[in-house]
Amino acid sequence: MLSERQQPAASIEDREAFRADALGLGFLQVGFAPATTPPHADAYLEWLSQGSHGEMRWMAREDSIRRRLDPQEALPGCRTLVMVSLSYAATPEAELAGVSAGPGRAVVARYADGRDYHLEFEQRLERLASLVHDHWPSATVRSYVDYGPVLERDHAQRAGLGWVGKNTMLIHPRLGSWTLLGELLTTAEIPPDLPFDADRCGTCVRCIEACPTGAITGPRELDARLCISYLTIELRGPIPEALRPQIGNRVIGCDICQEVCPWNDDVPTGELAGLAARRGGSAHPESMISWAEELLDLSDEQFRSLYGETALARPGREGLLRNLCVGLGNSGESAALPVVMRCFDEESPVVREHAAWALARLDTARGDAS
Ligand code: B12
Ligand code: SF4
Ligand code: SF4
Repeated sequence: MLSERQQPAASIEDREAFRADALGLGFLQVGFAPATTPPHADAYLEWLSQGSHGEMRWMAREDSIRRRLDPQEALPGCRTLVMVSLSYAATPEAELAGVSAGPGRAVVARYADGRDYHLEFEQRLERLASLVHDHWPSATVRSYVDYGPVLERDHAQRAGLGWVGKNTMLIHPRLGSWTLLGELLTTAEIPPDLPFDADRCGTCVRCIEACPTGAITGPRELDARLCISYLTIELRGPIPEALRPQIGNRVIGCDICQEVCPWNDDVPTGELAGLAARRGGSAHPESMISWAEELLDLSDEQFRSLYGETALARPGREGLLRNLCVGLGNSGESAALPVVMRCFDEESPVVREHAAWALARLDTARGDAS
């Protein structure tokens, strides 16, 4: 009898039958990569050695590095990574609404607006795992989305899902980059797809030029410490003062380097575009003033029950208030003063310090206007 490690390799026909069933579960793309060291693992090691991961220390842990370099460390006997994507591209009307945002409106990265995509992805990955068992009963599987020790974009490129653009996003010529990635590691040996080897960026440098903080330090090089997404979501503690003005009214995440990308023009609306948002549209009030007022009135428990199933739970109530102080300070709106003053009653020294910064910035704006 064959042990798990000695399963016969699947044929191309088996692979295509599995892919058709997996696409039937509602994934946008399904590709297969070999379970070997990802081709640009050296770029990841270099990134860490430059300290570009900032305070995301979990990315530099020894066990975390080992697993990223060798999928067998994450799943012993792993032969294949089944890479899948879902798209959150919105309708052109919804995109237009974002563009017309005034300075007092909270801008939230598209992936974060609504139900947390990890929850949706996890459910679908469970169904995908059952499908692997239907096709290869003795195979073992392990699924991840985002948080796992997997260099997702590198494996996805190798599985043919797209190329890595100069903004470091995985882009597909027809589907753009409003996609999210997940994967199953499995002991089933499935023939790999051809990698997506073409680089369709050409001479374009729009993303590099548009990044407000200069976080894209070169093609496919991103210093997370400068990226608004890192500053508003991952960083705990104070946001470096010099970067606060460039954040503008971006309360969570940043989409600028994708918004300017020509490959995102005319992409089809995605499966996750209608992520069951609460309040019938958005998970948060649209105006920064109303949003800050709401948060100030919420206890931690109320915050958890209202935001628990959204991506906004990651920075938490404290992180959101910190970010809103930055946005309110940048808004130049004197109507923001009362809510900024209320932030001084918060226990968190981080919130209070950002409130002081906002106050000084609003004062300067008033002085300039008079
Ligand atoms: C840490 C992290 C961040 C950090 C750092 C981002 C970064 N560019 O490194 C911060 C917080 C800044 C961030 C921001 C965002 N993130 Co993020 N993030 C991650 C996470 C958890 C790890 C990324 C990582 O390992 N970075 C280290 C660098 C070295 O690796 P890399 O960026 O993947 O780069 C690889 C390729 O560029 C490749 N490579 C390098 N050179 C070359 C050259 C060629 C020719 C080729 C082919 C490849 C190649 O090798 C590198 C190493 O393998 C992944 C999930 C995961 N497990 O992979 C999500 C992930 C990358 N994030 C995602 C998203 C959606 C975002 C945001 C859009 C969210 C937002 N709106 O605010 C922004 C986009 C910012 C940007 N331009 O990247 C998606 C991207 C999906 C996609 N289509 O690409 C991912 C895959 C999560 C998911 N499951 O969908 N993120
Ligand atoms: S997400 Fe925003 S801040 Fe980060 S690299 Fe892209 S444009 Fe720059
Ligand atoms: S904006 Fe231009 S350079 Fe940047 S990822 Fe898109 S095509 Fe590539």
